[in-house]
Amino acid sequence: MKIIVTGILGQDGANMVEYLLKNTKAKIFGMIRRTSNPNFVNCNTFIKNERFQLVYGDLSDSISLDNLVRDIQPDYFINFAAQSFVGCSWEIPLQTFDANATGVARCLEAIRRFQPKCRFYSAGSSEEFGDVQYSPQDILHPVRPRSPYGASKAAARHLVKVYRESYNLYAVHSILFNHEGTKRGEEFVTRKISKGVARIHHAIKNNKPFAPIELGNLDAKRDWSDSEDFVEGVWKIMNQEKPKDYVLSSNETHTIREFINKSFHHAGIQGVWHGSGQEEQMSVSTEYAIKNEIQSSVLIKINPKFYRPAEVELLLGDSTPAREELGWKPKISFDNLVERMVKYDIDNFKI
Ligand code: G4F
Repeated sequence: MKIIVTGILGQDGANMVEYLLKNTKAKIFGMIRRTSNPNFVNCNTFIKNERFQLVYGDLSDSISLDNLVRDIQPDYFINFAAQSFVGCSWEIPLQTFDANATGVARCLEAIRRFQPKCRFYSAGSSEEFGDVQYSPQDILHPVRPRSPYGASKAAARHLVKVYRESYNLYAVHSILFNHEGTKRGEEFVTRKISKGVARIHHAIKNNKPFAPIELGNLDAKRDWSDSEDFVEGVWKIMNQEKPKDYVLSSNETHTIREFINKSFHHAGIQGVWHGSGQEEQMSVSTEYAIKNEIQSSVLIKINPKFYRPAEVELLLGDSTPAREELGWKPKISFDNLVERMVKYDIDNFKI
């Protein structure tokens, strides 16, 4: 069995490769695009595995995708490569659309032309639901994106359906609600918080001053799971009798503020909220400040530069069909996820 996985330098691609090496006997071809300084930090566990091979390719280059599919003749093609940062998609809308939508069309074309038996997975996003009409959101929720990123993922979803129905491909585009972990990029809010909390924890421990973590909208609600649970769900979705799209989610929603509260709690730091709107802040409690002889007091402050031109205020998934039909369910709770991220960042903190 041969499997192409894209996006292996990122969280999901790397977790997918780890899962496949552990749970299948397949040879894995991990696609990377040429960049000056690729960061292999998420690939340490498998880069030297004899069943793993790095290959060059690019979602913006159809020749590279055609060649890979023609030469490898994969049984599965799992696409986690993307411009995945919603916040940046207003600044680079065309690159976002090219990678996330046209790139999926290029993958589908390569499969249609050179290996139509290959099963294709496209990573969909709850951002496609946008300004939601009802909660919880299931696979039938209307597509109402609020960002160039959400629009690009919605376009990919339509392309997958068209190719599946036109050419009888096993192609799926399943909706992934937010999913995090210790391989998460630092631009995403959860890792920004866990890394910031780790930095403050070490400053307090060493009796040094610290700068607050600066964030945008704290009222947004997200349905967070661990990426390691999701890659298992993706593999199950790819191995059904017939292709069908599913939602993967925790079925719980929490504000950014709740993520912050839990993060400081797991670091043993007592904070209190005060102020409102752009003046809202979290500071160390008076009792904690006196006890620990703290040199700075503000833990969190608002910086409007992190507000988005349009926000998805609420995401709450309904993954009942995936649980009932695939026998999948997330093993890592919201509390475990926050604890794992904060503890990992405290233990691995480097100045
Ligand atoms: O962590 P985020 O950047 O993730 P977002 O936008 O929800 O997107 C993630 O989940 C999607 C699935 O729903 C994926 F498709 C996508 O690829 C990505 O993995 O932001 C989460 C929330 C937003 O409401 C944002 O406005 O956090 C809010 N936020 C507040 N302050 C911040 C910040 N987000 C970031 N990145 N940085 C901040 O300082």
